Amino acid sequence: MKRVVHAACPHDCPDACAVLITVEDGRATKIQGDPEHPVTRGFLCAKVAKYLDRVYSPERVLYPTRRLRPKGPSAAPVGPATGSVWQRISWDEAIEEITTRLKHTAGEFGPEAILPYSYGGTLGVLNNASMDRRFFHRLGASQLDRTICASTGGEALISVVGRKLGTEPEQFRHSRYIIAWGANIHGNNVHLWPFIEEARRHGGKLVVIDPYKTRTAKCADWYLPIVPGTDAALALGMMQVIIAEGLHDAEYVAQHTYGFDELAERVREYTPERVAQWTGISAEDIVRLAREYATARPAVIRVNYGVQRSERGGMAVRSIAMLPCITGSWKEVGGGLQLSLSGAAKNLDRDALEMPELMNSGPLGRPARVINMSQLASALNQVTGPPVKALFVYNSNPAAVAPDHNNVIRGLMRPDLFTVVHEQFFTDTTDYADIVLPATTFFEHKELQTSYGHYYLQISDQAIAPLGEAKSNVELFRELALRMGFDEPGFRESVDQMIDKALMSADPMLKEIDRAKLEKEHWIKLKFPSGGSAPGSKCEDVLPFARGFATASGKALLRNDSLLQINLDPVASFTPPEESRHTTAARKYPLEMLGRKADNFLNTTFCNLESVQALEESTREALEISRPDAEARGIGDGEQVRVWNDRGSLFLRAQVNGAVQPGVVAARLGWAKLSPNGANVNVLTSERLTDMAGGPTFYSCLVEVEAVRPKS
Ligand SMILES: Nc1nc2c(c(=O)[nH]1)N[C@H]1C(S)=C(S)[C@@H](COP(=O)(O)OP(=O)(O)OC[C@H]3O[C@@H](n4cnc5c(=O)[nH]c(N)nc54)[C@H](O)[C@@H]3O)O[C@H]1N2
Ligand SMILES: Nc1nc2c(c(=O)[nH]1)N[C@H]1C(S)=C(S)[C@@H](COP(=O)(O)OP(=O)(O)OC[C@H]3O[C@@H](n4cnc5c(=O)[nH]c(N)nc54)[C@H](O)[C@@H]3O)O[C@H]1N2
Ligand code: SF4
Ligand SMILES: [Mo]
Repeated sequence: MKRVVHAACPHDCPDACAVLITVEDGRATKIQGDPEHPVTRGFLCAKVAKYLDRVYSPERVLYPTRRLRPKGPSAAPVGPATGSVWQRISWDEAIEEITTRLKHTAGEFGPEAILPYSYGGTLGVLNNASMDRRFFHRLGASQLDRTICASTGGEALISVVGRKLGTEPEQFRHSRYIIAWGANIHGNNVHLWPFIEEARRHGGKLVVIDPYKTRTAKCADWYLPIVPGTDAALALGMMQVIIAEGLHDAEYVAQHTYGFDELAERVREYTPERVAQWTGISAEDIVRLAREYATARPAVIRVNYGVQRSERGGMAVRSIAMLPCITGSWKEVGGGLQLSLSGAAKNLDRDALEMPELMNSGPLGRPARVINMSQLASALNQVTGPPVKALFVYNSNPAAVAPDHNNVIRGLMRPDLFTVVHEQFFTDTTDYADIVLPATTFFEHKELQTSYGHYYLQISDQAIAPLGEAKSNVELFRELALRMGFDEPGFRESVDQMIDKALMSADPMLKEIDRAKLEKEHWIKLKFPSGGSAPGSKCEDVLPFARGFATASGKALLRNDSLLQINLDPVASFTPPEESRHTTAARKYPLEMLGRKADNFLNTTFCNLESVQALEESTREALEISRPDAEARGIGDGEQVRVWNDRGSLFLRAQVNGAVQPGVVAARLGWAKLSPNGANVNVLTSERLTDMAGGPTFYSCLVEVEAVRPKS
């Protein structure tokens, strides 16, 4: 029997594609993008197009296993390691052992000695954050501050416009001027690309601002390589030109912004000549960029999280977010700015899903302490606070993605740390697990799916039965809770009941959307409250800030006094990052390292699949370096190099390919155990946090490079 199931891709990607899965006799035989979905438009990215390879990989974790040998990378690095390292156990034994150990830990050290660690393995609403949160809240476990990706930029955007809303992808087709600012659209957000192509066919222009010449930059009309970490200076410089030349929209500014006069005063310091020195972009180009951006109408900015992965990333995003507020481009279809659109994700009834009140009724009787996930190394090595004695990892691969890798590993190696990992594959992190549990893929469970790159809500149907003994995150945490004896009714709720609860939110965006309707129609666009479309416009385009902002005063906060509480300029300013070429006169490590995402992996997901590896072949194990920097070190193209700083070192192959400017080098993120000498880029990155919301500084990282030659 053959049928087609409507699902939604839950990977940590803004596109949240509508997916059609063909199932024959219980086996998925085909995956394709839904041609009817207005953003997916019938195609999938290269990695998910190969998803059957992932679901049916012989390397899947399919059964619970217990470690028999000391922790650390095993001899069989990738596959379903058996025999000497792992012993297959039943679910019953696994649940018994885990609950016994957790009770023991809580009894001896207090429940806060237990740390859940999860991030973006799935962004499915239920499997990302619902039953798991209920379980850990009731247990009294430490709370995890999930900062590793987007908290800095999110807070910065909110500091200006009040809410994480922005231009929907469908409107980019109407834009005349598109700035991709630290946004690798072609690699990381490919469903925006056709809309940009459409805009360009109608004379629109694409400008890319990125220190790395991405695929997107290669296709651009104008590529501006920028010195990493200097974006705030560029945005302030652009505003200096725009305001000095009277190119701002005075009427919109007067009506809809607060603090313009102070901003105008502040940006006077940021003359094109000064900004050129920081950014490496010439004064003429800064002036031209400002003029073109302010006069081409509509103009839109796609700023992505690349900009905020550095020490002053918050101020960078804040400064960029002011640009459409002063040009008034928020009122135009095809104008505005997109960072991430957490419309639905935030508006669902989160409390009903996560039940934070269980923290009060649990053993602590209060909210538990909070640990910043970007400082896992410190948490595990007990640098601060009471010890972590048990670590429960799901939806994440911290042994590869967390900064200061060597110290993370030192922590994970602790024999007294009890670690459970719920996974689809034997990742870097399972190498340090005491117990590994099998997780379903999105083919194998039902979900509710939001998106941070468009305004559609979807239901993802289950296509096939779970493979092996895999369980979804929801089912895993339900079983653990019941075995712990937690008897709150929340632990017995079915998936459908949880979806219903989530949708019963009071938010007007979710009005008229319920499960039955979603099941029938597969996806539904959120309803925007009044003010959602352009003044006088008859179309249904979402214009979130055409008639005012989501702040208390309804105005964009060009001055925001709450920033004083975190010692930041309440308007905006540029300070070079501490770990940067600007601040270290006698630089011990002169090169800025960009440990970037691979175009064809998703963080470290997919990097172990041969068919996907083939897509990344050209830059595998590569250290991309400029010709002058290579020559100055006597490094030839293709030669082995060592990259190092105080935190660690890495062996890669030099690639002199024009991707980076002098002073910058780049390498790809992937599993450490699949990298040369078992080390990935995060051996070099630090636990230093950003200026807002405690984010990581992956892209503020200085290194030195040398050739490695066999001794003659
Ligand atoms: N194919 C693929 N798609 C993905 C992902 C993936 O790993 N692979 N990851 C997903 C995730 S988790 C996220 S958060 C999004 C991220 O989407 P993006 O934010 O686009 O991700 P990054 O690749 O981190 O950063 C984008 C660009 O910022 C540049 N950059 C680095 N430092 C600076 C700087 O100081 N200034 C400027 N202007 N640019 C800078 C980088 O060179 C990079 O090209 O993508 C999602 N989509
Ligand atoms: N150097 C450097 N480091 C980075 C970044 C960078 O650009 N450079 N990017 C950062 C960013 S933006 C992010 S978002 C983080 C990402 O960090 P993570 O969210 O940890 O991302 P992944 O490495 O993709 O690991 C996700 C894991 O979840 C598993 N998984 C998938 N679905 C499920 C499920 O349903 N249940 C369970 N239990 N597991 C599942 C996958 O198999 C995968 O191993 O990394 C950060 N680290
Ligand atoms: S990873 Fe992104 S682009 Fe690829 S299928 Fe999933 S949502 Fe679409
Ligand atoms: Mo991310």
